[in-house]
Amino acid sequence: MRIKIILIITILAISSLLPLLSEANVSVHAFTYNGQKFVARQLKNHVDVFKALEITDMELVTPHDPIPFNVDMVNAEETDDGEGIYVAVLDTGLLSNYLTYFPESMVNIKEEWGIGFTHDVFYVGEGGNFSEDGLFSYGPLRSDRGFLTHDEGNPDANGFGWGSGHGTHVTSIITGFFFSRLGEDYWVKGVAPKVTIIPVLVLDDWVVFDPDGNGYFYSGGTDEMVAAGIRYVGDLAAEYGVKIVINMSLGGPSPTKIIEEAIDYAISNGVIVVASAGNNGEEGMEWPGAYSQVISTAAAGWTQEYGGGYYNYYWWWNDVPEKLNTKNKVYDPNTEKMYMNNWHVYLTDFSGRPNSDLGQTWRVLDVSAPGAAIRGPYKPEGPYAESFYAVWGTSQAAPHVSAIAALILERYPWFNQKDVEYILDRAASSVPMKGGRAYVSDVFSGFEVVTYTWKGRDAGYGFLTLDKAMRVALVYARANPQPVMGPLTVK
Ligand SMILES: [Ca+2]
Ligand SMILES: [Ca+2]
Ligand SMILES: [Ca+2]
Repeated sequence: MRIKIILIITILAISSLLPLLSEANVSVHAFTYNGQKFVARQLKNHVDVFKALEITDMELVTPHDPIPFNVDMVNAEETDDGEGIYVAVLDTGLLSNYLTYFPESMVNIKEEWGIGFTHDVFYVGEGGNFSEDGLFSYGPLRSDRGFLTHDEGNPDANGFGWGSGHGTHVTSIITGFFFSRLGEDYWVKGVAPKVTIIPVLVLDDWVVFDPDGNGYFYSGGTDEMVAAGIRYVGDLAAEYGVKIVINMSLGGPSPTKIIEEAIDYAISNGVIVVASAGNNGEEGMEWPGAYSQVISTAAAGWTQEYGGGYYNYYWWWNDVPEKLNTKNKVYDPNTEKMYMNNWHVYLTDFSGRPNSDLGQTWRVLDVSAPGAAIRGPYKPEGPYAESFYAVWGTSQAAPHVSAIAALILERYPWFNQKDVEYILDRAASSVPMKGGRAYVSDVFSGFEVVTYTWKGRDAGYGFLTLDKAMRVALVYARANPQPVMGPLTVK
């Protein structure tokens, strides 16, 4: 049943979400918590979330068991697959109430393989190696912290429960999630509902104090933490002979030898490695997304992601046309003008483009996937048990690609990283997104219509859909069939 409702939107400035949400380009931020002042800083490796918007009750009135527009965009409306394939989400871990969103009857999570990598952090005053301010240093890598973020249900050693909902949101795009509001439960479909998630925490947070009692909040991960997570998955693949996709919705401003070596190790064990391109727009891509051997993901959007603006806000039941190159209209209630789009898909302005000044050729960027206004569970800002956010970021694009990679592996488990990368690039090139302009309602500014432009290969090979990927994979598999492990000829 479709219920017309009056819409009320709560818009949260991103800065008010820190430390709950870290914006890639905000590295220093002061805030007050329980009457005490804190300084927040981000480490080199951080989540690739750009901005977020809490979903209000008004928007939650939906038909039952909706297929969200992003799942429709990548043509995964029907799939109920992924059985036997693992996706390791290398991220901020899961919220302590993750089973509320991912009940065991619906979502496979391999808790026994879940793990978290972190360090103890201590005050040194100056010259410390933990972050750029040099105030703190960190101890050896620890692997005993578990995979839950430091939220209220799992506070840190000082009793602080800030944590991050990022890893939970990323996971929800892959598996789907339970959604309870207004006394009703809904199951929101993911891209590959039957995969098994391995939660691997490689981005943590720390509340630490200097001798004067000033508080500091750090979030993110060291190179050692990220590299350890990748190697851990490489070891699992080798030990158990299973197929695993690594999803890294994270990045940092420079390449790092130990992370790249870990990636190569995982790939050599048959692991597929997917990473976000970063949210720095024209400034370039981040690493590990910018390593050419990684499958990197740009953030596309739907030009109707907030309906035609204004009139048509009921995103759950908005149906994405199966032909993405069809026209649509966007209305700006501020100027009372109508704008015409030729395509339903566009490239977001924040999506990291390859930058030749950083040594990034256009080939370094692989595919685009939905990364604008993607709904999912996130850590609440207030004292609520559950909350849901629409999130923009290449962080949200990457799990679509990881899920599609998993669905390919389910059918063709002998494919390695190069095979999957080739197939995804080929598949995406059928929606090439070679430069363009799009008009989109900006929910952050009263449905003002914003113009997005992109050029050349800013979207990589193009927009990835599951049906195209499976078609290319089928042809590829005929040419590259499963190797037969027959007896060796002995002379
Ligand atoms: Ca579709
Ligand atoms: Ca690549
Ligand atoms: Ca559709």
